[in-house]
Amino acid sequence: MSRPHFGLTGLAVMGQNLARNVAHKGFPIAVHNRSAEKTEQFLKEFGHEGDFTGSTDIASFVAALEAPRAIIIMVKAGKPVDDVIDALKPHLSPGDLIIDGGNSLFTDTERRLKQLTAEGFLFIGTGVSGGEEGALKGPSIMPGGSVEGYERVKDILTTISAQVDGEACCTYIGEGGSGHYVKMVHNGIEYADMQLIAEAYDLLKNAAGLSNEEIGEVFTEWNQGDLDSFLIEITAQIFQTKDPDTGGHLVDYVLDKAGQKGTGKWTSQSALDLGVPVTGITEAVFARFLSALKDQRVAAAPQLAGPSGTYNGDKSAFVQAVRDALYASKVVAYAQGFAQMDSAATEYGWHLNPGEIATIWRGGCIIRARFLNRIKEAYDTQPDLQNLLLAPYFRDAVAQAQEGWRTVIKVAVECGIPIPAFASSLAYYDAYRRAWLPANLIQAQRDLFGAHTYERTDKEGVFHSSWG
Ligand code: NBP
Repeated sequence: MSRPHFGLTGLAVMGQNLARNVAHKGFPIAVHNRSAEKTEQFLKEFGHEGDFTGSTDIASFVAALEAPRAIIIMVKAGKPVDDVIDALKPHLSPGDLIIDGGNSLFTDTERRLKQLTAEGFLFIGTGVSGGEEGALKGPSIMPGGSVEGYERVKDILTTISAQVDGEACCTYIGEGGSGHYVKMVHNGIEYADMQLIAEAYDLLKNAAGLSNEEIGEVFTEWNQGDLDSFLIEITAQIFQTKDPDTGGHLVDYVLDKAGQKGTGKWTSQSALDLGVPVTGITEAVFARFLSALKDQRVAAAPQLAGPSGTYNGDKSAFVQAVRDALYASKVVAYAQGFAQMDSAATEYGWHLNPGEIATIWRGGCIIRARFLNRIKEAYDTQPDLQNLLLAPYFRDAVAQAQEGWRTVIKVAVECGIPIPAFASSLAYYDAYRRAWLPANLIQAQRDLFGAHTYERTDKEGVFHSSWG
């Protein structure tokens, strides 16, 4: 029997499920993990599911593969990826392909690509989205780096990825670290989307006074329309889940401190480096930080004054307004995310195709949503679209939603309910649609105290004045 060309090292949840997915699709695969017990356990549990060759040491793992080899690494991002590459290299031959399928920082991917290319290897940094279930049943895959390497594994990657309307949720993203960059922005949008849904929940619960059952019904209904998405669907499921110990709703027993692994923060950090206003994602990251200050919040609660009223108007109209606020803010989050990818492409010399990116996010990944078809259409119609808000479909949808959006923000302020993502998204929209902003005053102040100079509206040139 011929040896496999494709191998996977790193048999934690993602690696195990990705390896099983590859095997289920009929591709032979060699598997390995640093701790040998995990490989042995994996083969015992899943070995019957496909054509696996297991190895407990790295030399036999590489030897089990036919050259040219393709090895996907599914380990913790950061130093572990460098450790694995260092361990693999002495056993590899020139022309072998290494794929990093973890959530690596794109600058690490750029560094590894340069180094490995110089050493005669091929390298791909790829985002894999969809959590453990996606890895098993079909994730969204975002490979960047070596085109030659991608061509070699294209058949496997496109076959194991999610499929939507007959199209694979996997495409070559672009040069350098762009695959991991796009995955990072995907995660950033996921942060914004989750924060917006959480703010909608707070408003429905505390302003409108809906019960958990009613909130679950609202999310179920929203999932039938334009908001149809994985995150809205699982939110509806959460409100239907009871705690087996107490019989109450499980969500009420979950401590209100949000965790994070860092990809949202990376997205904001990169946006700051690039000078792109990515307010929704950044507010979502800050909201998680603020939620983590639980002890301080508990201590401050009885001390700090503020309103805590409820909404006394028509409840069903308010629920519709919250839906509109959620939809419009979500459009802003995507508009900002796509604008960030566009700036990064310019800065780093990547050739990204936003329509293709929207296409491969339609299935497998956490932000999969009906709405992505519209984004794809917007970029297909106008590939050089500067901002998604200017695409006719989204321009009209936001125009229609904005009355409700503004109402919800007013109600939230009156009731003292924090809505950082809703409010910052509206502020972005209002700033972006204004030809004039008060930045003239900022420039005047900068010129007054620091002679930083300014440009004029009526003539060309750079000016400095003696103010006052
Ligand atoms: P983890 O991120 O928990 O990593 C565990 C794996 O890394 C184990 O196989 C472990 O080997 C290996 N490892 C470590 Br830790 N240090 C190592 C080293 N120095 N040398 C060799 N191997 C090392 O696994 P995961 O949750 O399956 O995620 C894998 C990647 O996929 C990560 O980058 C993650 O961010 C990304 N990702 C995860 C999800 C998700 O839902 N979990 C979703 C999308 C992407 P050991 O068994 O010997 O300790």
